[in-house]
Amino acid sequence: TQATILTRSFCDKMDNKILLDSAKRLAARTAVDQWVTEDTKVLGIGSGSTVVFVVERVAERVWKDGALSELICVPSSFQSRQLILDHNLPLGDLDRNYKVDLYIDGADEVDSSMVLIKGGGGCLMQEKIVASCAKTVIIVADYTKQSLRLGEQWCKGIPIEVSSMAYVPVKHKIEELYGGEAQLRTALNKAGPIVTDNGNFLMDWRFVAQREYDWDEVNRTISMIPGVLETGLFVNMAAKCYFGMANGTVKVQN
Ligand code: ABF
Repeated sequence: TQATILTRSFCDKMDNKILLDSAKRLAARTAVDQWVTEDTKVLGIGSGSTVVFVVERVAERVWKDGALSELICVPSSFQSRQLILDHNLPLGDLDRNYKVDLYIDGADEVDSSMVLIKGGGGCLMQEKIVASCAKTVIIVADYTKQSLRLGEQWCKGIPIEVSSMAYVPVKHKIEELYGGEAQLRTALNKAGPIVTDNGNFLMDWRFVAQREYDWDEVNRTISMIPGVLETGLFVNMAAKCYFGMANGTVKVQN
């Protein structure tokens, strides 16, 4: 019956969420345990659902184990600031802590050369700023984020933060330069544009998945278009990515 089909599809979704969450948790805890040490004085905290497990583990180390007594956490979004506060971890900022020892964040897609797509959650600009201040950037993700080439997994495109007055010219410039389609990100009910933590708009550029792009060049060129504030392409930033796999193991990629 219709009810049975709906119930089954709901249960499948729940099973999938439980599996993904345990993969995220495993990746996050493994990365924290390997990278966050007593030498980590300033820890940059990324955004998104995987980072929740990062902060949980850091808080356990601080509050249960009595470790990391000199740690300061620098957030990369409103969400990560709230997470730091909710776990009662010491909150810092780049004004006082512009040298970040370690930055841990999630990603939407990671290719075999460690080029990342980020910003699906809308926080790319502050994330890239904090990541750029870090000695080491570590990515934590579930197994669905792993790709040989960008576009295999993340079909929603590359997020680009733009000034609200510039989204139409930016859209056309990107499409003329590189093809595909750049769309303004709107609320689910299409009531209006999504506004970032920084008061800007977001575009999602669906590039041509079959085309060979030089992502470093694309990132530099798009970043130079007036009105573009940041792209969700993170090139040559991440040192390692920890993927939580479906079979309960962790795969580390350099
Ligand atoms: C943020 O969270 C974003 O840059 C990225 O889009 C997203 C990853 O989220 P999740 O961990 O929920 O998959 O870091």
